[in-house]
Amino acid sequence: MSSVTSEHSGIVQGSPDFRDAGLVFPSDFTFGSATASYQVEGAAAEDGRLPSIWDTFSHTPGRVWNGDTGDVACDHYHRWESDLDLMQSLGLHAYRFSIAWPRIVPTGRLSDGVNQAGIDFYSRLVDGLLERGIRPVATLYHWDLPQTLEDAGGWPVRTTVDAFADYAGVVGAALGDRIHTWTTLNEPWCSAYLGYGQGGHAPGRHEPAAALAAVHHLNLAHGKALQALRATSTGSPEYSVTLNFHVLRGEGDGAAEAMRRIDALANRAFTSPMLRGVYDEDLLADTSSVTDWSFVHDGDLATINQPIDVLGVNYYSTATVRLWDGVSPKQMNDGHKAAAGGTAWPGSDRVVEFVQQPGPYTDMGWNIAPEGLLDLLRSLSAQFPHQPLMITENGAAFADEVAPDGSVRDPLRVDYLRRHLTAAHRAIEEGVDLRGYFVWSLLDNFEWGYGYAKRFGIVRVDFDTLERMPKASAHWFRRLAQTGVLPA
Ligand code: GCO
Repeated sequence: MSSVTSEHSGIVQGSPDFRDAGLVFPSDFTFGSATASYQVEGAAAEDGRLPSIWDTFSHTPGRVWNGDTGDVACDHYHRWESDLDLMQSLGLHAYRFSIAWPRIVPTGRLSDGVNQAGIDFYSRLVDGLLERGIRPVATLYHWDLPQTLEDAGGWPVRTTVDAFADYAGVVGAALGDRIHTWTTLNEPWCSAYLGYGQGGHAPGRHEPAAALAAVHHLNLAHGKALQALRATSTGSPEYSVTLNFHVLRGEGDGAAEAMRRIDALANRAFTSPMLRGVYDEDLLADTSSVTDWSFVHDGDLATINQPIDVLGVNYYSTATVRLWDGVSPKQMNDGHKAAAGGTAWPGSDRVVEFVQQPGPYTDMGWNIAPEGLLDLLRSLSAQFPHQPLMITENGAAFADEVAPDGSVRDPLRVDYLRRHLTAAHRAIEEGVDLRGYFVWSLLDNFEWGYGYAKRFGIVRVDFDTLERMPKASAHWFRRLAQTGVLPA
């Protein structure tokens, strides 16, 4: 497809490298930004909040780069009003944030009480958003499980599911009159496989069978939370879940088998129960050496398969896999911080290996592949033709340069956003029901195992002073959000 450049209108369409400009998004397309409680709030022990598994994990020596923790983070807990003013100045239509479970039900057990100060914080945040014309999009679980529930077994045990449903009922009753969109879970793949299988995320366990039980209980928690939210929300919110999809390329003779295995574990382990009410036979077969899936009870799949209004899609990069001979040294784990002895791929870790992909790369070492986003949106639209989609995370970490005048020029991030929004626009043109795009992230923040070493924000945070400084990408994104037209 050749580039069509109209000098007069500044429109670039169909550029082979996805660097279009001047594209017009639908007038009702949502442009927002995203954060998560543990990554931005700080105030970790304030107003009744008790530790989550990420407090424990980050305070465990060697778990997080440089010993960084979320104790202070961006201090969003105290700076939320000025952060909302910042969002308003950027013309954002919506703000995707997460609610810290340990602020609402600190021990995770409803019988121990609800923390009104925690509810009040999020109620003020939601009112502040609405006053500024910004739609609140709230995630119930972005990985900060109350530590006391982990001490009782965590996501591998079924009692955590009921605790989550109780928590969902509390937030539904408190905020469900004003929330625009409820999201039950963010990236259960990370919670289950990185938290309980590979160990690179909290709680840092290396138990492949437990990871698969966590997959199921997170799926079940999603279904039960939807029921609890629908039962308690008095407004008319939309309901969703956010999944991080592995967009796969294959190498070698066994490429198809390698891709099938990872697709089953990473993608269909969640979409099939949530959107079809089944676990796929190949997933069960591939993992039969690890577990018998007896943790799936009669009726669970019907509970998981609750209708959602929109499917949240997190996309950053592609992955390339091939069959592994089981002997030669593995080229790499899977792009995530590796933990000794663990695996994020139960049942396939000795069958499939991840292959280094060609660059260019972001600061995370992830390849930059906007065509992967287009492929993903096409695939989801074909698999689930009546399911509206929302890009709930897309963005890039780059080492930012602060100019002498304090301004931050981040051309690499602007280019990344422009190319992925071009891909999103092409999907819309092909008929994909894509409702919006949230940039990850509003602020530089605590990037899990990398601590504060990786900056994803369109707004820079000076972690010594906590001062916010909009980067060039923030000004670029503001033009897009205010006009709906893709800037160069
Ligand atoms: C995720 C999480 C975010 C990350 C972001 C960059 O997708 O892993 O939702 O919390 O910070 O994606 O890794």
